[in-house]
Amino acid sequence: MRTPHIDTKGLSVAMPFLALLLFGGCDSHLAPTTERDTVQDQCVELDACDGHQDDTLPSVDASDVPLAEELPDQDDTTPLEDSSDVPPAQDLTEGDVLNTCPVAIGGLRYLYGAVDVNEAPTHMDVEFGPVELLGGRSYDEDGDSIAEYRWGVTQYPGRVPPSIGLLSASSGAIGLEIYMAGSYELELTVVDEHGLASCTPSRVTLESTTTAAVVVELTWQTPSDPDESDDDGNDVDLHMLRPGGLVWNRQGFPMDCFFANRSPDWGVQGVTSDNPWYRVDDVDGAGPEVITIQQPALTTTEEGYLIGVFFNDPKHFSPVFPTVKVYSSEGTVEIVGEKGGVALQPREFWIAGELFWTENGPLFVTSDVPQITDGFPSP
Ligand SMILES: [Ca+2]
Ligand SMILES: [Ca+2]
Ligand SMILES: [Ca+2]
Ligand SMILES: [Ca+2]
Repeated sequence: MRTPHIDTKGLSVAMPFLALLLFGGCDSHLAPTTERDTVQDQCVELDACDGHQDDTLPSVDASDVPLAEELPDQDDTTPLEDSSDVPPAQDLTEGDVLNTCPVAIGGLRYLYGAVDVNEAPTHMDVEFGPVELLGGRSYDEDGDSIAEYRWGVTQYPGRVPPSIGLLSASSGAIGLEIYMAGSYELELTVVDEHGLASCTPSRVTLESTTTAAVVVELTWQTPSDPDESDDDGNDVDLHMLRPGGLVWNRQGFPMDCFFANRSPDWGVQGVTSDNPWYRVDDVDGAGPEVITIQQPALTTTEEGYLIGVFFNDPKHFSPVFPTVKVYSSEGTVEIVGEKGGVALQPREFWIAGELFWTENGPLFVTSDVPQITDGFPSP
């Protein structure tokens, strides 16, 4: 348990309350709340817009929102804990300056969907894609302006939380990219112009899925990276070679689907539902990288889709330990197969397995002996 304290930063604010406590006999609460300590992980701090954000379209004035790179680390500021040591404003008597804590109200907007809502929902079922985080309906009863909006990811699928940042430079939308199936929970804390934080965070939840018949997901672990959720990490790449394909990693050549060849026309020419779609490239550690096929063309039992992993960035930490998961998500998620347990050095390439899609359904075949080459294999 944390020892209650009042630091110097909060002292000037706290003094009137202490005086009241000592001489006025108000019912004060000096014990720190631990509730706000749950705002952690991927906290970002957003400078306030002039006045309030507007939840309706368009939501944020880009000029008021700093670029994601400019957002300070959570560690740089700790006013949330400081403010918890300040007695609640309701303890003040008549004549004193009343400062009530602001009320946080979070909301969600799925940027790939046609959303036209005046009140952003606090829960959404979403397909893979970007989700904007809205806080513009937050308010302060005493009329103070909201000076900061802080979002934290408190629940997420996978090992490493998704990053919150700038989704669109033109709109200034802040949010996160969702490319893993599962449950997400986020919390919004707002801070008023006097540095007083909301007494209770606002929670929003997401349930993420996709309807694609094939989802290939790459994640990777880097034990030597002290923080896998920051933006200093390894770039590893997911590759998928069409049945019968021979040439890896060539831009504009339709055999390999990867970050430079995101949606080649496979299967029936001109039909898009049987094409692979490289959904997201991760360049700073952990992943995920995801390729989906809505409805793959049938393969033979001899030649399937080869799934490859390349450790692209030798600048940082090594080795990496990649994991490839293949699942089918036509309504419910069904795991087809998963393979990991190999270490990759910089510029090494690993064939994680081969995905067959026959009349009998999907099958992910892997090898007990890792197929690792120095660079991409030649045809
Ligand atoms: Ca206030
Ligand atoms: Ca890192
Ligand atoms: Ca990558
Ligand atoms: Ca096609």
